[in-house]
Amino acid sequence: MKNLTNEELLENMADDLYDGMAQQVADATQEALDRGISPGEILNNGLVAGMSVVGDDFRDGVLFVPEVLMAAKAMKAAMVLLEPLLVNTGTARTGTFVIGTVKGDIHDIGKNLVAMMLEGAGFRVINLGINIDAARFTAAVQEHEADILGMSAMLTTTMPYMRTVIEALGEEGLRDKVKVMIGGAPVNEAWAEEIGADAYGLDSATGVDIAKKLMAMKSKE
Ligand code: B12
Repeated sequence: MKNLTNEELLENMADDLYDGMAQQVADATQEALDRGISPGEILNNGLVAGMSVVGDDFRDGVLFVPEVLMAAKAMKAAMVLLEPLLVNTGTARTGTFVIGTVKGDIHDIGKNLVAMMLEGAGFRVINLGINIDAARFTAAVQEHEADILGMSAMLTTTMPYMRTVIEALGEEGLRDKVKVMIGGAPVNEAWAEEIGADAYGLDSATGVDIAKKLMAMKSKE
């Protein structure tokens, strides 16, 4: 590993992630950090690059669920090392953000990444986890006096549930108090508009920017 260039190291990391080799991916992540490669570059050019090929091959029937799970485990092993570096807890609180993956959906890698980046940007983040129903979302919004609710859905079959949650917020009299932001592979701007969400975030970086804009909007209301 030591004799690889930085570019080769990240390419290797992506390949090992594809092969679900958690220890190798974690070791390569540590090596990359030791070399001074930024956590953002490791994330995007190593881990996310590998996961993106996994996604394509899963779609095309080349990989199956067990292999994808192994890749997800490898990603998580590396994220343990990156998380403290991506999250800067010293910042003043920007706002309170409740986040979760909607009912029926167990994908959490992207959602956790968004949560982590929001924490880094100074948000107090309450990460509810996966398979969250409307009652749990609304209860958490109320309990934590959330400024923003973020929902993640990775399946076309679970994205309609986002509308159910927004309707539940209305029924509980909470819709005017909280901004709603959505994200995940199958959703987009048009879907956000259709279900009455306030914003759509393509990825964790734009998600943070949009969350900050929503906070600025809120303070003017
Ligand atoms: C890993 C994975 C799994 C793992 C999940 C492990 C885990 N702990 O998360 C396992 C193996 C469990 C799995 C299971 C299934 N999966 Co899957 N999975 C994936 C895969 C390959 C990668 C997802 C991922 O982690 N990407 C990496 C992260 C970093 O990216 P991300 O999730 O997109 O998140 C980013 C953005 O979307 C955004 N974002 C996400 N959430 C939010 C929220 C907010 C508020 C904001 C602002 C932004 C935001 O920011 C994130 C960071 O940049 C995708 C392929 C793909 N192209 O997405 C398929 C994929 C999502 N899965 C799919 C399918 C079909 C399934 C299964 C139904 C398979 C099966 N037959 O059992 C099951 C469903 C289980 C369930 N009930 O949820 C399909 C969905 C197809 C569809 N259109 O509905 C996909 C697209 C694969 C494919 N191409 O066919 N899967």
